[in-house]
Amino acid sequence: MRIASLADTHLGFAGPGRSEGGRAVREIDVERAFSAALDRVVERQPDLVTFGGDNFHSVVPSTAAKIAWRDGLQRILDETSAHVVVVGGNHCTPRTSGVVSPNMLAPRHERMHVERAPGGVYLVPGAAVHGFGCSYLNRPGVVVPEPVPDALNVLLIHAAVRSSARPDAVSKYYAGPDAYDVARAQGFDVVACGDFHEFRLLAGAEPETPEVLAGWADTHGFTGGPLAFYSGSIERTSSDIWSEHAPKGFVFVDTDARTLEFVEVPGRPMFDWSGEDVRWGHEAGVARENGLEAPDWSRSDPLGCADLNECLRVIAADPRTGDALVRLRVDDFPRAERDGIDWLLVGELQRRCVLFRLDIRHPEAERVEFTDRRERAPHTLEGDARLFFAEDEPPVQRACFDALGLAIPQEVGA
Ligand SMILES: [Mn+2]
Repeated sequence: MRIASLADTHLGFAGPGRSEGGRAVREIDVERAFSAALDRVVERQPDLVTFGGDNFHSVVPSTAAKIAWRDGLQRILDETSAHVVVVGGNHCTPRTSGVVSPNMLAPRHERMHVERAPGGVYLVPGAAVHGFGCSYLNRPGVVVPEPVPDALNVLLIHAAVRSSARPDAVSKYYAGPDAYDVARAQGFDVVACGDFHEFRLLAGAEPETPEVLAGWADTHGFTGGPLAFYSGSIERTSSDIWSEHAPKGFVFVDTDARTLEFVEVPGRPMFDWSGEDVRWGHEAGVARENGLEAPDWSRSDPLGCADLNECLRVIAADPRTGDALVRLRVDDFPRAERDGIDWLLVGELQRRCVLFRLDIRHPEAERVEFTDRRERAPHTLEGDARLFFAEDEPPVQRACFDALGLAIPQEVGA
């Protein structure tokens, strides 16, 4: 059986970034990536296509995102003979009963299966797909049903999972020790996961085949046991896109050939540079090639505004940064030099790039004490209470406080 497994398509993700013709460029990017992914799905003529949740970025996505979803799924139905199974993710699953998930806009078709409740089993020719969307699997008391006999059993999950087979595949802080262990999915052949935005092999395949190491293929051979993976997102759509360096795409599994292929999908180029990268990296060389004088980069102390402005000019002259996602991060930038930054050039870069972010961090500021506290006694509960009751006339409350209230702060040492 041939399975194309997509996840975290985040249709409707819109920013941050520039707009064009009234639409966020990044939203169009996600739709383009979706379409490019489907080109590669159709090319491979799978028997089964799975969508592992966060198919939309929100439960109320734009109309354009809804159309992209409906038309994309219709294309799979029209141009392949595959069955399609969709589960929800935390982004596309409503939290109130009055809202319907946009996943439900999938075309009505006998080969189209959209999760209505977690734990559903979708029987398709040759396989049983068990759907557990929206982190449902990690909730207490949830038990994965028995695999269906004489079928290829696929577990389709949207959750932070862990793998005892490859505990370092994702950070140990990502999924806790109580998370579902995909390496122990007894009786399941394929465990396709959504939620983590980068492709990760979790179990059942050799991560470093000679082809992968040689850099000319991304095909992994099965090693036995449940084959588990995160497909990753198809574009940079997390809250910190600068941490998403790995290629984007989806997973294609051939259970007869016993191979797993990571199919890359091209996306918007991203450059995340420090001041040092621009000063010392080959970006400086690119600047020289583009006719910019190489500035005096011989000093290694923190960048001042003259250096920073030079970095901005290098970035603006680099042909790769046009229409790209670019961040320049400068640590320990002297606060006093902020006004010397060429903000006009920053604005120019913001128009040149789809997204340009100047991320400046100042040195740890000295603590500033605005009042002289040397003469002031420290606050205590007792002191405040004595002040409060001092003008009590007749002194009934004060007497009560002296007799009863004072015992309490004294006991707790307040
Ligand atoms: Mn996601």
